Amino acid sequence: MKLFNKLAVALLLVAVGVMVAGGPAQAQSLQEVMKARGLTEKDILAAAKTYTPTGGRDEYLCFSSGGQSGQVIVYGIPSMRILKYIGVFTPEPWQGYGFDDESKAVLAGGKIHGKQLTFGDSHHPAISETDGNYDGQYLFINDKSNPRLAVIDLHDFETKQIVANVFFSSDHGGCFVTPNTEYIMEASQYAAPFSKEFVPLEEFNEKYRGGLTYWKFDRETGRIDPDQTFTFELPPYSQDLSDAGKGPSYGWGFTNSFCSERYIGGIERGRPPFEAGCSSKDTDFLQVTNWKKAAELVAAGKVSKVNGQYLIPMEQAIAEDLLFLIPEPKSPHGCDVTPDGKSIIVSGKLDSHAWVYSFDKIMKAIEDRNFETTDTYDIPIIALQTALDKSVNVGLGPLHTQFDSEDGVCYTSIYVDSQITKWNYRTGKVLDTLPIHYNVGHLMTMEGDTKTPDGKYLVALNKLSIDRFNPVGPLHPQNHQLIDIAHPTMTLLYDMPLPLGEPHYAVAIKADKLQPTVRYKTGWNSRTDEKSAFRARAGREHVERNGNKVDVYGTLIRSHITPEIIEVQEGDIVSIHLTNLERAEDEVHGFAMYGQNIQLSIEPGKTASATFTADRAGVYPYYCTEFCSALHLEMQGYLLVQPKGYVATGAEMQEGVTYTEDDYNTQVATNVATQEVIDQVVGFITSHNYADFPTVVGLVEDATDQLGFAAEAKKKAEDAAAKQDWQNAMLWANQWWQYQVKTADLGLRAKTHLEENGAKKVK
Ligand code: K7E
Ligand code: CUA
Repeated sequence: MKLFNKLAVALLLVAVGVMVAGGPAQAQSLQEVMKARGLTEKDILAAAKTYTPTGGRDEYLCFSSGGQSGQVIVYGIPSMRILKYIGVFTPEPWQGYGFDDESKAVLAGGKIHGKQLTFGDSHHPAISETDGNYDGQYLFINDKSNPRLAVIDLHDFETKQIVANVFFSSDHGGCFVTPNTEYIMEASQYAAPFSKEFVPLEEFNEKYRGGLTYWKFDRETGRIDPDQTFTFELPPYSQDLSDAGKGPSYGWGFTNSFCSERYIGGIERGRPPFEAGCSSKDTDFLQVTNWKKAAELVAAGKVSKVNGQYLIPMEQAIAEDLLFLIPEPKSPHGCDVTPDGKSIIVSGKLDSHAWVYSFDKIMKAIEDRNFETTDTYDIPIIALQTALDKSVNVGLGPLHTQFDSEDGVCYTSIYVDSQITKWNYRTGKVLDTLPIHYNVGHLMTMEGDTKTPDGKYLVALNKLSIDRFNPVGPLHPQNHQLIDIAHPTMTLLYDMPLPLGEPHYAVAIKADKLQPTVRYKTGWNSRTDEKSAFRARAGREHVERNGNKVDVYGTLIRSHITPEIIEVQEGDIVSIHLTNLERAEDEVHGFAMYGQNIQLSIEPGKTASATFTADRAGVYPYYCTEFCSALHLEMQGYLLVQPKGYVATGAEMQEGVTYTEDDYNTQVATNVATQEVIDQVVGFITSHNYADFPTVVGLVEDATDQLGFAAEAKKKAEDAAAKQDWQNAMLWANQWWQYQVKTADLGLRAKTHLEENGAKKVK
C-alpha cells in the first residue's frame, strides 16, 4: 500500500515536472519552438522550403515505383506528401483494382502461362514524351520478376493495359521511351530460352538468350500494340538498364549488361557462386541498337514473327548493322543519355568511375568499320578507347546519373560511398558531394531524363534507412531524401519514409503539365475508356436473368444503392453492375458485400461490375464503403440467395413504425422551411459571378440534380397523401427532405467557396 502511494506521488511529480518544463504546449514564437524542438536555423530554412500550407499545391508530381508492392506511388515535390498509390501489377482493394470485372480484365493481360499473378516487382516508371520532353499523357512501368509492362493513363491515373513479354523470363531495362514515345524499351535481365521450354544449363551459350523489346505505343488508342512490337535477340549477357538516344542519337538505343562472362553459377555443385563468376572480367558490354532502321525493316516485311511477335535474330541484326557492342566498366549499372543526346554515361558499379561515351565517336567507328573484334556471336565490338570520351572518378560504386538544367552538370548516385556526386560531364570536374543516409540506388532530378531538365530538386532513392525513423520492427521503410540543387552546393531538405516495397526509380513532372479529370462521362468503363455496356440510368435500374446468369443493372447516388434488395437463387452466377450517377467532385461510392470478396470503388460517372457465384443460400448485406454523406451508413442493401426450390410465403414486409397524417404534415412543414434556406443560398450564388468559379459550377450542377430528385419525391409524397396513404406519404416526404439536405449542403459549400475566393456581386 505504502509502496503504491509512493509510486503514485512519484508519478504525479513527474507529471508536474513535465508540465512545468514542457514549454511546447505554450510555445508561440519561432524561437521558442526552435529551442523546444532543438531545431537549428538550417532546419527552419529546410522546413520553409518544403512546408506546404493547407490547400497549397506542389510544383512537381513524382511517380515512384512501388518495388515489390507492384504499384506506383505518387507524391508531391517539394512537400513530399503522398497523394496516391496506383494499383498496377497487384490488386489494390481500396481502388477496387483486381476486384471489379473491368480491372480484372486488365490484370488478366499480364497472365504468365495462363497463371493469374498477384505479385509484381515494379522498377522503372517512364512518362510519355513528345520531342524529348514529358507531355504528361501516359506513364509506363515494368515488372522485373514477370517481364511485363503496364500503361497508366494520366488523365485518370488508372492502369489501362498490361502486356507480357512473349520471349523473356525476366526484365530490368524498362521502361525507357523513345523521344516521341514511338517505342518503349524493355530489356531482359536473366537469360533464358526464348522458347520458354526446358533447356539444360549445359546448353546456356547456344539456347539461352537475352533480348531487347521495343514495344510499339499507339498514341491514337493510348495502348501498346503487340502486333507492331519487335524484339532484338541478344547474347545471354544479363542485360541491365537501357536508355533511348535523343537529338543526334535519335533512332538508337543503349543497353548495358553485367554478366557478359555468361557464368551460370552452381554453388551446390561445388562451383563458385554467380557473384564471383559474373564479375571476373574487367569489362562487360554496352549494346547499341538501331531501332529506327529495325522499325523500317519490320515495316518492309523483312522481319519474321516468332511466338506471334517480330523477332530480329542476331545474324539479321549483324547483317543489317543494327547491333554493336562496346566494352564498359566491370559490372556496370546505369546507362543514361545526356540531354543533348551526344553522350552516354555508364557507371562502373565495382569501379569508381563514370564512363562518358561519345555518340559521334561510336558513329564514326561504325562508318569506318573500325571494330576491335567480334564477340562469340559475331557481333562487332567497338574498342573502348575508340568510343570513350572520358572517365571521371566520382566515388566508389557509382550507379545512376541524372541531369541539371545547367549545361553539362549531372548528378551520380554513389552506392558504396553513400553520396551524391555533382559533376560536369563536359569538363570532367567534380563540383560537389553530399552524404546520403544510406546506400542510395537511383536518384532523380526534376524532369531529369528529358531533353530539358528543370534541375531545382533531386530525390535520392535510398535502399536503407537504418536509424532515420522511429523503429517499426526489423523491416524498415525506405528513405527518399529531398535535396535542394538550385545552388552551387547541394543541401539536404527532407527525409521521407516510404513504407512500401523498394522503390527503384522515380520520375517527376511539372504538376501543371497534368490535367486529370474529376469525373467520367456517366456510364463509363474506365479501363477501356468507352461507354460501359453495363451502364444504367436513374429510374432504369433493372435485373436481367438468362438461365442461371443474373445481371443487375444498378445505380449509386447519395445516399442509396438501387436496387436495395436483390433476390437470386443458389447456384446463380450474379453480376452486379453499378453506375455512380454523381457529378460532384470526389463523390465516390464503394460497394462491398459479405463473404464474396467484393469491393468496388466507383468514382463519379464510372460503371463497375462484380461477378460471383451465389453458391450458398443465405443473407448477404452490402453497403457503400466510402463515407459519402451524413446518411452513408444507410447506403445499404441485401442480396438474398434463396435455397433451391424456395417458395415465398406471401407475407407482407413489416415496417417498425406507423405514420399518421400529423407526422406527414410536420415533415412537410420542415421541408417548406428547408426550401426557404435553399432559396436564400441560391439567391446568394446567383447574385454573384459564380460562373467564373469551376468548382462552384460543379457544385451548382450537382445541387440542381439533387433538387430535381427532391421534386420527384415531393410528387410521390403528395400522391400518397391524396390517397390518404400516410405511411408512404410520410416516408416520401422524408426522402424529399433528404434530397433537400444534400442540396443545401452543396449550396453552402458553394457559398463558402465564393466568399473565400472573393466572388463579386453582379446584381
Ligand atoms: Cu534498383 Cu534501376 Cu532496378 Cu538501379 S535498379 S539501384
Ligand atoms: Cu456512398 Cu457511402
